[in-house]
Amino acid sequence: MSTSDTRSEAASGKLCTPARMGATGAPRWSAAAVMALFELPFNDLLHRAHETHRANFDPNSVQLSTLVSIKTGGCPEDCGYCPQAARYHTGVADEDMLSREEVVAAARAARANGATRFCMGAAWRGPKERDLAPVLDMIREVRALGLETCATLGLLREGQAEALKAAGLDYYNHNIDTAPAFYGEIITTRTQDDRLATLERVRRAGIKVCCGGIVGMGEERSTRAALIAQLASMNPYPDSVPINHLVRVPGTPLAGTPALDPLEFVRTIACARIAMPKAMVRLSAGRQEMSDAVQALCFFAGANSIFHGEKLLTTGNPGAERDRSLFARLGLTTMAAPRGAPRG
Ligand code: SAM
Ligand code: DTB
Ligand code: SF4
Repeated sequence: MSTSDTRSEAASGKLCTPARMGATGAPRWSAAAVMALFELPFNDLLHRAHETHRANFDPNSVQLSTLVSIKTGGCPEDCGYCPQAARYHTGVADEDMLSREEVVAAARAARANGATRFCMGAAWRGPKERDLAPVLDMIREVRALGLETCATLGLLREGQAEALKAAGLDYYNHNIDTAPAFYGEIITTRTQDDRLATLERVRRAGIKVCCGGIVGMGEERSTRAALIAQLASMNPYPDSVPINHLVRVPGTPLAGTPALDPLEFVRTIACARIAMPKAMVRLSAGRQEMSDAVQALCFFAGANSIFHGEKLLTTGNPGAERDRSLFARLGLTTMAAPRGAPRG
């Protein structure tokens, strides 16, 4: 079949369909089917993604999450992208955990700025038992403010997901980061299977799964397609899917990675939307370096959640004023908190 035949078949939807049905009847995606989406002409891909988006969500409404790093730096892992790994010289210091009061103050400020979800991140391989108790207190207090709670603390051991759930955790973020074939080039200190075991614990405990990855790490398009296919084939697929654009932090092994074509990033968002029609697709790290026009294309392609606030964990994020002005120019509104009016 010639490329143009493949393209016209793909555009008409014959190729770009889920490969098989999962046990519950949910469609599963093969890497080849997602690759066929990536290969569509840009307008065909965005048209299909936007139609999918519109069929499942208000296309003009975006959810705001705010991140706070409750334990910064000094991480023993070797994730090649990460400024918080102790072994890289990035200028990020190994700090003590924030106090409960500091976290609650940050959550109040996030709520005042319109965030409906508050995500607490820690630079750990996983929480030690003595670390978990203060985090559980933070979760209880943040939830009492009427915010949805999210935590990203690394690998969880047996029983820890249940403790987080009992404290009121709504979401746990744990990314698979990239497709299995490329994973070993980026991280060696924990496997993808370790991550999948944590995701399974989270799901079994009844916590919603937030799981995505990073693009722009020098991977091929086929790797991006395999990442989206792997996420979409989880049964069920994640409730929330953060798509991070690598933030190239000096001192990390990936600092010198050539820049990804911004339109390829938009394609990745579009493929995530088509393959996971009902997930919240979060335009995550990398927004500060992205033009407003590229962000607008991402929202058109199906992104409906962002991290809002001056900072991600250790790197910068567009300020509140830049987001406010972009939302005004695009006629976007922010999604209301799912549990109604904030308390506290
Ligand atoms: N330590 C925990 C873990 O790894 O699960 C939680 C925090 S970790 C910083 C959360 C995620 O942030 C990573 O899985 C990765 O996807 C993303 N991330 C970290 N550094 C990044 C960077 N420089 N650019 C883009 N995304 C990044
Ligand atoms: C996710 O997927 N992206 C966020 C959140 N989950 C925890 C983190 C991005 C971190 C970017 C690098 C930093 O600020 O340190
Ligand atoms: Fe540690 Fe998480 Fe950074 Fe990996 S991504 S080095 S586990 S903080």
